[in-house]
Amino acid sequence: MERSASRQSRKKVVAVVGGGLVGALNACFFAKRGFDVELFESREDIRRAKIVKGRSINLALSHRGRQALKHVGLEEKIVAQGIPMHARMIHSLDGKQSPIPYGRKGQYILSVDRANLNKELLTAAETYPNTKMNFDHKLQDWNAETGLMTFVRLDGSKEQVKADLIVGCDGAFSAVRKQFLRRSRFDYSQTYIPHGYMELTMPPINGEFAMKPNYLHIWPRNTFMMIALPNLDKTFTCTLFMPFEDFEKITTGDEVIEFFQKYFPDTIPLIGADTLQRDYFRLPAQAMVSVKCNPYHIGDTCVLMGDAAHAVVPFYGQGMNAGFEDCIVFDEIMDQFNEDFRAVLPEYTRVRVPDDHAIADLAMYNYIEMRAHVNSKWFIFRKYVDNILHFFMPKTIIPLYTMVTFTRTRYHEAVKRWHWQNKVINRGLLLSAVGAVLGGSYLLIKNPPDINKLIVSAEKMWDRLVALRTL
Ligand code: FAD
Ligand code: EGU
Repeated sequence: MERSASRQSRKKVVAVVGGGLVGALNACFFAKRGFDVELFESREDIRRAKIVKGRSINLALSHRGRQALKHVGLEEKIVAQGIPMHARMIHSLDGKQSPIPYGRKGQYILSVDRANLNKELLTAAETYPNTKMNFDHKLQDWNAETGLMTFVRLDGSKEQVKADLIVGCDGAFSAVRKQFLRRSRFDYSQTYIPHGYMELTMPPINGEFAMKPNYLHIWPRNTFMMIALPNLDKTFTCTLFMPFEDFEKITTGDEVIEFFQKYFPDTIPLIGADTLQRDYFRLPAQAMVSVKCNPYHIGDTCVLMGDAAHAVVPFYGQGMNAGFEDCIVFDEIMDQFNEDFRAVLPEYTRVRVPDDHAIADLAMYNYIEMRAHVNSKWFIFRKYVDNILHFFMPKTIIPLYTMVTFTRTRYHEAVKRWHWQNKVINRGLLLSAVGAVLGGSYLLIKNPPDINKLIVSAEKMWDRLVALRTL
């Protein structure tokens, strides 16, 4: 059966494939412009579903994501349902907790519930009279020449739909992207990292949060890391990141407790030993993939956004934020080029690819950095240095995470600026070192020490060195 989605209207038909976070938001953006929007989502309507399977339970929403929500009038509503996190709380192995602020008072990120955010976005998209939601529609294939899409339903039936523009928001394993892969001069790379993640719930204690709620809790342990974000129901969702091979080494409840006793002892009484042993085996660890590609469009008929265009590893908390920012960037270009897809799509690729690639690289860089040598002491030290330098030179030195999290500085420009700042800092350090040597020499020449005293102390020094060697 063929159905033409193009109704008798002046406006073009935009098919948004994927009703996840970015797809649902994008439906709002296109509907606001007056397009006839058809959203296709493979799952059933999550607002009606009893069990929602899927990825992480909560996410960190920051400035870029909020700006995108603001464009469609949703910022206030979503922020009201989020929990502000003003600082990280670093948990050392000995149980000590150290807060490190994200910035000034107004600089905080929000912990938001993924399922709730998705529901709100779908409801918002639906309130436009020019949107139509099609759940239980899984894109099977589409034709890049004709723009004809084939969807399969749960009952096995197929449906063919045509649209003027196909917007691929169908996530990291995008079916829309498959047609790109068959084309010449399409760059594509995909990398699975050796780590997996597992989510564990920390219940409330006596009806209250088990830890301080307005923080992003972090347990940095080099190759192992755990992060916890607060939920409105006073639980925390803890996400354990660990190499798959280590996940597989733990096969019994006793081994789970032994492992947590060694690396995250403070969390055992909070999660509860029984819950921990049960939840650890409830679901296998999930994989994380990084995807980069270029271009993001085919002609004037198809464009990729969100994870479909750029899946990033979660070590900067930017995946959704970057996907939401994609929508703003596209919208701005639509204004510039009068909604002429032939001009808008190539411009979107030109502008957005360098930035999405930059955040993909940054997230991967941070993953490698954290795994290599970030324990709690190092993390605290590094963030302190960042904040102190920023305090004394607020115009010159802006921490990278600040530019990424609290501004809309283009990601690739944030990286460039970061390299420049590192040069300035290194020069500063080098200059101080040279200054110390020169200054010291000058003082020595001006006030030469008694040579005999020097020799004696040199002898002492030698004795000490010998003593050290024989220790
Ligand atoms: P998805 O959310 O994957 O949605 C894709 C949608 O398309 C789904 O609904 C799917 O059912 C549908 N679909 C798939 N295939 C088809 C098809 N063939 N036909 C029709 N529909 C289809 N980001 C942040 O900003 N902050 C964080 O703190 C953060 N933490 C994270 C923690 C973890 C552990 C992980 C894994 C990710 C995290 N992210 C975070 C990233 C974030 O989850 C993603 O970037 C975001 O979900 C991308 O949204 P999306 O709509 O592009 O894709
Ligand atoms: C990972 C998984 C702390 C949610 C990166 C910081 C993350 C989040 C950090 C997850 C870290 C790491 C930053 C934010 C955020 C930090 C950030 C990571 C939210 C550099 C639900 N990261 N995340 N950086 O600075 O900029 O606090 O699953 F541990 S929020 Cl890995 Cl700001």
